[in-house]
Amino acid sequence: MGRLIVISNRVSVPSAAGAAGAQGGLAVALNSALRTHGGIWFGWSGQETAEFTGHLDMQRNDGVTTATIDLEPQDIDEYYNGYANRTLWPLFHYRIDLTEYDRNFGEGYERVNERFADSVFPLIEPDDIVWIHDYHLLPLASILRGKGVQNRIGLFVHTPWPPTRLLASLPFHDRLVASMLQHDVIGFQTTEWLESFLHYVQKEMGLKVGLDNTIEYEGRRIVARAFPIGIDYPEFSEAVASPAAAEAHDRLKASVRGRKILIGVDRLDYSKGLGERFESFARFLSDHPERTGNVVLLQIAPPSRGDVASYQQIREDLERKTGHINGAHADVDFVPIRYVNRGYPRNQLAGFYRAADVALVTPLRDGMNLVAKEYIAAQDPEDPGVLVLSQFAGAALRLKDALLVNPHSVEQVAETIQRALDMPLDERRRRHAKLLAAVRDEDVSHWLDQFLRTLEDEDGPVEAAPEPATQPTTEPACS
Ligand code: GDG
Repeated sequence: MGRLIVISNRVSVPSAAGAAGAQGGLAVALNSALRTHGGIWFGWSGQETAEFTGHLDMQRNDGVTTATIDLEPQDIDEYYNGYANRTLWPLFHYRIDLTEYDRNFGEGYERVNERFADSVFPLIEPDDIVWIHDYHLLPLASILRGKGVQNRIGLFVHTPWPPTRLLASLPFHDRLVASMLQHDVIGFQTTEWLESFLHYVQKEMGLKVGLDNTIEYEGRRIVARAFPIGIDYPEFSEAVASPAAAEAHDRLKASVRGRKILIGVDRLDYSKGLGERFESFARFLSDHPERTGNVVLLQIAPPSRGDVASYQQIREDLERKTGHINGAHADVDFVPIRYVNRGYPRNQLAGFYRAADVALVTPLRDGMNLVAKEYIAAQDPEDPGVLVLSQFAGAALRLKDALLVNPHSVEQVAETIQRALDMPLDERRRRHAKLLAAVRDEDVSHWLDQFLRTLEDEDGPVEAAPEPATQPTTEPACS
């Protein structure tokens, strides 16, 4: 395989975060693939510049080359805070009520995708394979094709893919999806999102989908497949075994003085179902007064996307709910919800997971959800905690031995908390063993390997294949 060019909205520079244990499993895995294959990780630096110049900041850290560009304030407003996080993110999480359509957002999105294409184009060599990530960059491949890039290009969508009827509410949805069909491989987290995508191309675009999930479009053969992402199991096991994890574990345990611990760890995002989770916990406390005073919910929720109004709103809602629930159920020496608006280093997080008797992972909609997998990996197999998992997280498709819940049903989640706390040791062990096998087998290296092998191995574009029977005669649009 040639070099790997990874393109994503943001770039995780290895040495900046790695030493502190702050880098997530995905970044660690992509960096390790870049070290193996050679190549470049390209994206936005996160910085703004008064005027876009296309200047590339190239760095080499810990064996990985990164190339970043700065964006103008208007780009950040319209592309990142706008089309990506106020239009596509809510729509892809089925929140049509929060989805904002603004022509400027759409224009900013296209402009920034063009800026990405202009800047990365000179870095791409003929044998490189290009791997684009996520909803920020859906049209990028089509712009690169327009510049004559003929390399294999793959896309992985980290979010859910919405049902056709929801997607159809997006102005120019057809143009957006058509632009995606300039990839060679399109990956989704689960078969559910994959099926939604295939439904769209069949019903809205009238395209045929082959038995092997290939789509033929303008002379190109696109493979669409599910590649469930996982955690970096060896890396996370190391974090769990670290002294910092043990210290965090002991600190949390000591602070609750024998009480049971429920844990939630989520970016502060409305898709994560935090409000519903807090209400379910309040319901549990009201339904089980004998347990009040004996159970603590630790919710770690580092703020994210604070420039977007719906994120400010969720933050206010949660502060209000926490105050209300704590006011109703606290005592002089006890507060039921510890709501913490900050992030912790990964090693400490691993220790908190291990100390918790139950994890509440209850998103209303989630592409996969890695917190569920991290919690399982952090448990003591001899005395494991219980995972309560939303049926609407992609992770639920494989983690069937968790206690699956509908996060909208406050009653059901409250009852499930009770069940989790009362679960006998042998059942906990049995469930955990099966969950752990799934987390270990489908870890991030497996995901990476499957995606890259598919991107590398599949037959090339139809026009390059030897006389396929159904080969269209049209020229590929952008080659
Ligand atoms: C998107 C998709 C998909 C959280 N708090 C802290 C912290 N975290 C880390 C967790 C976990 C990661 O952030 C969150 O990953 P998720 O998968 O739960 O969710 P998203 O951020 O929404 O990610 C999602 C994922 O992409 C991958 O494809 O699974 O569906 O939405 O790793 O541990 N990390 C540290 N301190 C914290 O306080 N160090």
